Amino acid sequence: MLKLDWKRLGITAGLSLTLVAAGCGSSDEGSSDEGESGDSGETNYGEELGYSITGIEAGAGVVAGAEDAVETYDSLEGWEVTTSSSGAMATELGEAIDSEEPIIVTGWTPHWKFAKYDLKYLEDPEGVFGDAEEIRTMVREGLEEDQPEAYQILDQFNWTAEDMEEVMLEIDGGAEPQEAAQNWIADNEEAVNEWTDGTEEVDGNEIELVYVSWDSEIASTNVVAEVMKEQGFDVTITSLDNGPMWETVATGDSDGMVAAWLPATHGDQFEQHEDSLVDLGVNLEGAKVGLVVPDYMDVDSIEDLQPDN
Ligand code: PBE
Repeated sequence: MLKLDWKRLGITAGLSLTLVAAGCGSSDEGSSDEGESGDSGETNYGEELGYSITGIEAGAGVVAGAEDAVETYDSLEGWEVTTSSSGAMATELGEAIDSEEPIIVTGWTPHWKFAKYDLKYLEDPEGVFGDAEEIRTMVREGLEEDQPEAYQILDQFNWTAEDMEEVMLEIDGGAEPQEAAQNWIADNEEAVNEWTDGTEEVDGNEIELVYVSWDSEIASTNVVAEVMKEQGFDVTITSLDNGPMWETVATGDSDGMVAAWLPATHGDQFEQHEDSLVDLGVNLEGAKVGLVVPDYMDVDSIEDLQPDN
């Protein structure tokens, strides 16, 4: 308990003078609260959170996963998943952390939030969120024939979670996505040369890439778009919801996307459309989704949360 309180004070003191004053108050309160709950058992986060998980866009796979978790785990009986946007989730997470309050969000890796805050995934013994995920590239049928150079670059695009995080962090730090993408490209000529290897420059061929405004996909889509622009393409990137993103590639209304999280996260969308699009394979390995909480929360598994009885 004591150790926790010192950590609290330390973190709060680092923020600002105003917050130190506020923080001392809440820390004092916190210590007596926690002392009691610590003696009699674990903190009832269910009650403290109003049995609510902070979600993102309604169409996201991780939101469907969280809803599935609510159905699957007895510990989540009576909980709900609120939906808003990835940006709103990040804001709420930051605010909770600033005041050391509990919060449970639908989270994913790669994401800048893990570099900025101390966070952990709640264990998922039922495997609702799947295991390791990979991000794959999907293009429309016929792209290989119509635009072989574009097809080849999209086919050759692949990078690491660390690469993606670098771009995400720069955007979180205030850079425009396009600028962050250009900076990453300038610093990673070798990787980029592999993506364009064996292709000729083109003269203004139009390409439309679709994505969802998730921080990870803002980063990847902008990087690929900037690389293609350097090769002479006239690239449009269009932000859609998850369902329409998959649909436009499957119907050929857009040319492709680098945002397919599989096997679990977008498993339903893939199953629905796999016969009408072309899977160009993995562009990033080691992705993950799940329920994410600040490290200071005294809970490690979804199973250990409290139902609303
Ligand atoms: N995400 C980021 C997406 C995939 C990429 C985890 C928010 C989703 O849940 O659908």
